[in-house]
Amino acid sequence: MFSKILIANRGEIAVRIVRACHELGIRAVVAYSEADRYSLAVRTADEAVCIGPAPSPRSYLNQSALISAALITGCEAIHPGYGFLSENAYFAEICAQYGITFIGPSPDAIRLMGDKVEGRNTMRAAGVPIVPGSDGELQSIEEAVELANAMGYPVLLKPAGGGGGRGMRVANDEAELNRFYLTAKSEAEAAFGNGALLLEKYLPKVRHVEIQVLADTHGHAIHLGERDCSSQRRHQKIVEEAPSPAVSPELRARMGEAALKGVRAINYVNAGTMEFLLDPEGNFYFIEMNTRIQVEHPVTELVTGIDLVRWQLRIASGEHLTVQQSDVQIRGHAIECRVNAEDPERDFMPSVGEIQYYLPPGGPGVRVDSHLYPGYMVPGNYDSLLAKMLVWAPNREEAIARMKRALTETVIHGVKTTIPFQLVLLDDEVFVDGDMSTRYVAEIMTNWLASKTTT
Ligand code: MV4
Repeated sequence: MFSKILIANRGEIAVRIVRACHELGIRAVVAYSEADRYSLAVRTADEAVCIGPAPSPRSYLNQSALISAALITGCEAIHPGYGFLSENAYFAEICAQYGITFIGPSPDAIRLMGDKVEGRNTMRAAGVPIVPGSDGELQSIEEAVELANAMGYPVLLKPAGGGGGRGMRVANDEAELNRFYLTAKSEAEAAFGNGALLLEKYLPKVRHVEIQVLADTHGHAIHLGERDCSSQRRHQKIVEEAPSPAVSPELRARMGEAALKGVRAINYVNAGTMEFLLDPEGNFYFIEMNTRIQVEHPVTELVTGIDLVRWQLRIASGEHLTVQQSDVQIRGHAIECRVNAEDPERDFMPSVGEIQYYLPPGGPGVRVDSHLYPGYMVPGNYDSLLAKMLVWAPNREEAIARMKRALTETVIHGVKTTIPFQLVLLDDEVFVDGDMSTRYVAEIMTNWLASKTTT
C-alpha cells in the first residue's frame, strides 16, 4: 500500500479521499488553489501544497504544478477525484512518466471511453447492447438524413467528445435534422475540440440507470448493482438512489453481466461506471462509461457496505480485489440529494458567499459528505456542490421519509440552496411512485414555479 498520496481535487471529494487515506494509514497531501487555502480538505490533510490561483486552469488543471507538488512532497500516487483531470488520458500518462501512480484506469482506457464513437463501437463489438444509431462518426449530412429516415424520428445528435448529455440535440423531423447538423458539429468542435457527431434513435421515455464496477490489476472484476439517476435537470443530477425502483434482481444480474463484458473488453482497472438507458419494456442500452469515481458513489456504498474509494486506493497499489460477485448483496435503500449553492427560484443561479450558520442533519441512517463549516466562504470559481445528504433505510418508502426529515433539519445560512426544490421533488407523486423518466423534473419545476407566483 502507498504511504503517501496527493489529492488533486477540492471540496467534498477531497475530504472524502482524505478520510479513506486515514482509514488505510496513508498520509494525504492536498493540492489547493489560493481560493481553497482555508478549506476543510486542507485542514484535515497531513500536508497541503498551494498549486496556483483560484481559476482552475491555473490550479486544479495545472498538470505541471500538480506533478511538482507530488514530487516535492514525496507522494507515490495521485488521486484525481472527479471532474478536473480525472478523465484526462494525457495527465495519466505524464504521471506514469514521473513514476507516480495515477489512481485510475490506463491512459488507453480513458482515451477510448472519452470518445463516444469509439466507446460505442467497442461496446457493440463486445456484445453490450447499444442504442440503435450510426455505425460510427457521421460522415455527412446526407448520411444523417438517410439513417434518420430509415430509423424514424425523433433522432438525437450526440458529440463524440462530449458526455453527460452535453451538446446533445433532438431532431423531430428531417427539416430539424438539416437545421441542427452543422451547428451541432461546430459547437462540438468549439466545446470539445472534436467535431465528430453520432446519431442515435431518441428514446422518449427512458431512465438513467448506471452500473458500478470495480476491477483490479489481476483481471478480477465485479459489479455492485445500479444507481438510478433519472432525476436530472439540464443533465445535472439532483437526486440519485440505489437500488433503482425499475430494476429487478434478474435485470440487475443481466445489466451487471453486460457491464462486466464491457469492462473485460477494455481491460479496465479501477472503480468505473457503465451508464445505460432503460426503457419501459425493460430493454437497456449502453450510452457511455465514466472512468472515475462519481459524485453519487456513496449510495452504492450504503446498500453494499463496500467502500469504493478505499478500493480505488488498494487496487491502484496492486492489491487483489478480495470481494467476489457472490459477496455483493444489495441491502435496503439509499438516496442522495446533491445540495448545491444555487437558487432554484432564480433558474438555479449560483449563489456565493459566507456560510454564516451550518447545522448538518444527523440521527439514524444519515450520512453527510461535505466540506462545509460555519464561516466557510463559498468561492465562485468552481461547481456549486455544497453537501451530499445521504440516507439509508430498509426500504424506499422509509428512505424518502428519512430524507425529508434530514433535509428539513438541515440549516445552511449565507447562500441559497437547492433544498426547497428537493423537498418538492421528494413529495411528487411520480417520484414517490418511482416512475421517474426523461422529462419529469422539468415538469415538476414548471409546476412549482407556477404555484409560487399564484399563491
Ligand atoms: C438519451 C435520451 C434519449 N435517447 N439518448 C444522456 C446523458 C444523460 N445525462 C441524459 N441522456 C439522455 N440520452 C437517447 N438515445 C435521453 C437522455 C436524457 C435523460 C435520460 C434519462 C433520464 C433523464 C434524462 C433527461 C434528459 C435526457
